[in-house]
Amino acid sequence: MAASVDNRQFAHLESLNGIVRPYKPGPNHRSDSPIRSSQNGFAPKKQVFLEEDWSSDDENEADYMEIIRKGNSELEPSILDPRDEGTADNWIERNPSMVRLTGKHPFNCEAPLTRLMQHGFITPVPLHYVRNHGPVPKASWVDWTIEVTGLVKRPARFTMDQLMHEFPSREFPVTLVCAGNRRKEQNMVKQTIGFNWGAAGVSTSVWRGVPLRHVLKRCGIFSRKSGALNVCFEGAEDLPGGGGSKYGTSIRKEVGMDPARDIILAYMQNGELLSPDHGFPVRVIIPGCIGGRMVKWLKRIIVTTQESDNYYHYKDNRVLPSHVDAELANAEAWWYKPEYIINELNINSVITTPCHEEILPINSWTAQRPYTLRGYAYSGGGKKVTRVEVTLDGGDTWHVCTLDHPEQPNKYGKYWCWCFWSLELEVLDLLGAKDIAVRAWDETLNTQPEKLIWNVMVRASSRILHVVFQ
Ligand SMILES: Nc1nc2c(c(=O)[nH]1)N[C@H]1C(S)=C(S)[C@@H](COP(=O)(O)O)O[C@H]1N2
Ligand SMILES: [Mo]
Repeated sequence: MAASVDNRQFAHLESLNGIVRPYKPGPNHRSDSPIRSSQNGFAPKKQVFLEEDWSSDDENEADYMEIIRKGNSELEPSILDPRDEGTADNWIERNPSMVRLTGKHPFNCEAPLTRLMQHGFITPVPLHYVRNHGPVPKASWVDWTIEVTGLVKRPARFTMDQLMHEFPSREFPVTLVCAGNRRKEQNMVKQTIGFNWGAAGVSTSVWRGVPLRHVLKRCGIFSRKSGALNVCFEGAEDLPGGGGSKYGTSIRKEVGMDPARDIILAYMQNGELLSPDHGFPVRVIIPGCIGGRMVKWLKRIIVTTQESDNYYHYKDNRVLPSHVDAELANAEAWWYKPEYIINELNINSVITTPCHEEILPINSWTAQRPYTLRGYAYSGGGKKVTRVEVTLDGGDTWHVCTLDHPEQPNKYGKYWCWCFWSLELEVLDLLGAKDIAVRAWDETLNTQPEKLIWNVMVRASSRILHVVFQ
């Protein structure tokens, strides 16, 4: 298989008369952006698109710049954190309030839940959760290429400038969730092989990038009959897992090519080039899926017949039956049973107000006051969360909450972001309750299990969340 291809094959693009969509720059570009030197920031070149009428991609993309700017203005500056001293990440500026979940290194963190909620729909980049399996690669915009290889007629290597200028782009908000979100609750039942995520392993940004299917079409992806069944992604880091493997995973080809799924190779987050922790200069975004499929620092796309053979594709992001512990999983090769992979997110809802250890003074004045319970909810695969309910009496009766979906669905009716729920009560109503619990429903009537279903990796916790009063 050709590992690289002469870029001359794209030289003719500039002269052809395609559809031109000017790039709309946002105001917050990183000052160290390597492509900033051009007069007005980004994209002085025109974009030339071939092969397909891209105009069908045009959707009314909402402008979130105002919200992003406001969110950023409320942040303290990111710093070179003393906790990163002596690690391979000692060059990365990070927000000091992030809660570190795996000690010093690698960097795995979530924002304090109340802070995450204060910002609401769009999470500022420095507060976006981070899941790194190893050191962050030091990347340069001008030197980076992604290689597209395997079952394609025209294997190619694209520079970042090519990705940005020779393809159409899409920009829209997507909620990312680590499949380990809320794992701490499962670890409290019985230790799993994963670390303690709280309920803030979830964040939402506005991502801009090239639709994956355009890149694959440009390279002439083979048909299913010719064996093209999977699209594998590979990152840049050398990781300990599997004896020095890269981070990699795969999706089915038809998923990758499905226009309804909005899969992009993203090079911007909240109007700026990606930050090092989130995959600079380019990463995969697969809306509605677990974060683990969205490879950061993307180096290679390989079209194959088999699924990815990467260590992390098999040994991570699976939900095995409860009786399978780590030993049995290895002994009986449960990791390789295809039915236990998780791709789309499962439904989830969380109570964020009252927050942990909140004190609610109860007296004759406050007892008459309204009190608003709040939280977030999401589902997977583009399914809309249609109902969130709260019980104050152990599940005998359920109050239907008010829902706020700040995003517009895409033209296929898919929802890629979290929504927010609220329920106004009186403090008096809370007095008689021993605990409150929340559950969400989506448009296919998925809801959350009453009891926690333990699994060895502790993936996909979605038990009804209880807040206990003491
Ligand atoms: N190259 C690479 N890609 C990666 C990972 C990684 O460690 N290396 N972690 C994955 C996991 S498990 C998650 S949840 C998301 C997290 O993305 P974020 O750090 O931008 O929030 O990235 C995914 N992509
Ligand atoms: Mo993850």
